[in-house]
Order: sequence, then C-alpha cells, then structure tokens
Amino acid sequence: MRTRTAVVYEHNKPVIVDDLELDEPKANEVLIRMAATGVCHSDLSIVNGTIYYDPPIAIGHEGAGVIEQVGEGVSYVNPGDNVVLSFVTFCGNCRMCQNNLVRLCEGFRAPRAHLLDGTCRLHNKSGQPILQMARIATMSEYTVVPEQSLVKIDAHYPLEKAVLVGCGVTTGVGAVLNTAKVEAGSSVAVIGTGGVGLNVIQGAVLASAERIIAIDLIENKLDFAKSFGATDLVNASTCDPVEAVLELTDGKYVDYAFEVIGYPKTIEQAYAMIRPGGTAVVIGACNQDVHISIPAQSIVMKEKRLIGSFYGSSSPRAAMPKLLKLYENGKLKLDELITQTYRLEQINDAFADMESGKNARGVILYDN
Ligand code: CXF
Ligand code: ZN
Repeated sequence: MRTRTAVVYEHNKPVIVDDLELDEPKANEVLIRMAATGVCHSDLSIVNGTIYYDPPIAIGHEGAGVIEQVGEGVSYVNPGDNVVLSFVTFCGNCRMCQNNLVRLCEGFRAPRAHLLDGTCRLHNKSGQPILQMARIATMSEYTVVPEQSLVKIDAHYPLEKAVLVGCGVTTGVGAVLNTAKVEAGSSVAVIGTGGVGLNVIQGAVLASAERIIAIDLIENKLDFAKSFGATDLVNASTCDPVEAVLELTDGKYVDYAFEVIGYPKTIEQAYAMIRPGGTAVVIGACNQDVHISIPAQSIVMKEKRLIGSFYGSSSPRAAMPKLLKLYENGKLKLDELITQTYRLEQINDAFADMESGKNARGVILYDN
C-alpha cells in the first residue's frame, strides 16, 4: 500500500514527506493507521545526526493509532484496537525483561531501525529501503511495527492526547518517580523545560516535591514550566544556573537535578547543583562521542550520584495505562501540553516551532 511518511534523506536538510510503498505485516507484525504523533527533540536529533543513522530513515517515535491489520501469529492485539507505540521493542524473555528492565531489552539481534527479521517494510519509488526510527516510524500515515512495540490502551482515551505517553510523559514523569524516586518535600531542579522537562516538573508535583526550580534559556518555556508547577524560574541566559540554585536554596543546593537537554555543559551543571548525597539524573541524549567532565573526588567524599534515565525507567505496558488513568483522574496534564497541532506536511514548521520554544508539545494529527 501507499503511505505518506516523514523521511530524513540528508542530515541537516528539511525532512521530506515522501510517498512510500509499505509492505504487508509479516509474522508477529501489525499494520497501524496512525492517529497522532508527537514532535520530540529526539526526532530532530536524527535529522541533525546527534542520534546517528545512515539515511534514509523514517522518523517519529511518539505515536498512537488503530490496528488495521495483523500478521500471522499476532496474539496481543486485534484489528480495531487502540495502541500507543513504544520506542523500545521488548521480548519479555531476556535477562533485562525478566528483571524489570524492559526498556533495556537485549532480546533482539536485528539491527536498530529494522524490523525484527532484519528487513524494512518501507520503500521509496526507487525501491530503496527506508529505516524506521525505533522500529516504529510514527510520522507516517501508516506503519508496520513488531507486536512487541505495542501498548494496548482503552478505547475511551482520545488518541490525540494519549499519544503523549508514547515518549514525553513516560520519560519525564518516570524519571522522577521510577529512576530518582523523589521523596515528598524534596528540592528539585530541572534543566531544560521542553516537552520532556515539563513532564519532569509534573512528576515532581506528583511526588510532592517542595521546591521545583525550572531552568531554561527561553522565557516562554519558563512560563510553561510555571503553569506545570515550577516554584522558581531561572533564565540561564542571564545568570549562572548553578549560582542561581545555590542562592535559591540558601547555600544548600538541591536534592535532585534533572538534565533534559543532552549537552555536556548542562550535565556538568546538574551535577554541580546537587547537595552532598544528592542525585543528578541525565535524561537528554548526547551524541555518542560526547564525554563529560566531573570532579571525581566528590563522587566519594560527597556521595554525589550521577545516573541515567531511559524511558523513565518504565515498562511501557505497565506504565502507560497507569499514566492515562492519572490523566483521567485529573492528576496529570495532557491537554495543556499540546500547544499546537500540525498536518504531517508541516513537519519542518513543527521542528522550527519546537526549536524556538513556542510549544510545550507539538502534535501531528492524521486525518485519514
Ligand atoms: C529517544 C531515545 C532514542 C530513541 C528514540 C527515543 N528518547 C526520547 O525521546
Ligand atoms: Zn522522544
């Protein structure tokens, strides 16, 4: 069948919305009619090569849709089911999956961005195979994905809202509740208040943190941070954020700092602004060649901890329905995250808006 799909053909060039050929789902795969896809910085990281793939690659990793067709042997879903896609594929059997580390599944040998049999379902007019970001490629009217990338959700959740648990919400809220396990009354700093950072703030509110210091360079994003529950705002374009945190905490620094950008400088700042015994959590994905520099003695003498958080240390099939329940019960903001919707053809505008800090989250809606 034909599908319109956002494809990176060349790094640092506009993304092309191409007419592609999509093969039928093979065994243990499903065809999905996408309803919505969120626009995340990690998509842009594929465009600029920070997360490196040899093009062409179809992007998008925060998506929700409806099962259109199932391949042989699929048992988890039926046509008509609503799903959110997971950007990790999980086997359920490997030592990671069996030890509640599903997001670090190592059960599949297929190369990244390929289906699990090592081939591609998307091809362009010249017959060239197109990779699929995270094996899902949600910026596409239709996509074929492994059954092991699916999270079934209740039909009453609007897909254009539920889509946000595919990446931003699960990553941000999970980093606070699962990775750091922030205690009530804690002080928290968040460096980078984009779509994921705002969800770190939501997570800190859910954890009953007392102080939530939001740090960014863009005033508009700090306004969003305030509306999501930040107690203090720091514009790092006019001050040193470590000094600012020191001042705001009366010389004490914070219990937890979350880095949601993926720059060495901001990771080092996150580490610098935590108290002895405190924890800095890195969520932002750096280029794989980037190294950081931290004062090593403080790891011992001050028991400072620097840890990573991937997918909010969540198991997608357990975490996403719970987050949607919190939304339903008014405890989690999803509607407010979506500040602009786009058509797929507007993907490059959506990226520009994200970079300028215009949006909390931009979401592409499909009207097929
Ligand atoms: C990314 C990490 C790399 C794969 C796609 C998702 N995380 C969040 O945006
Ligand atoms: Zn993402």
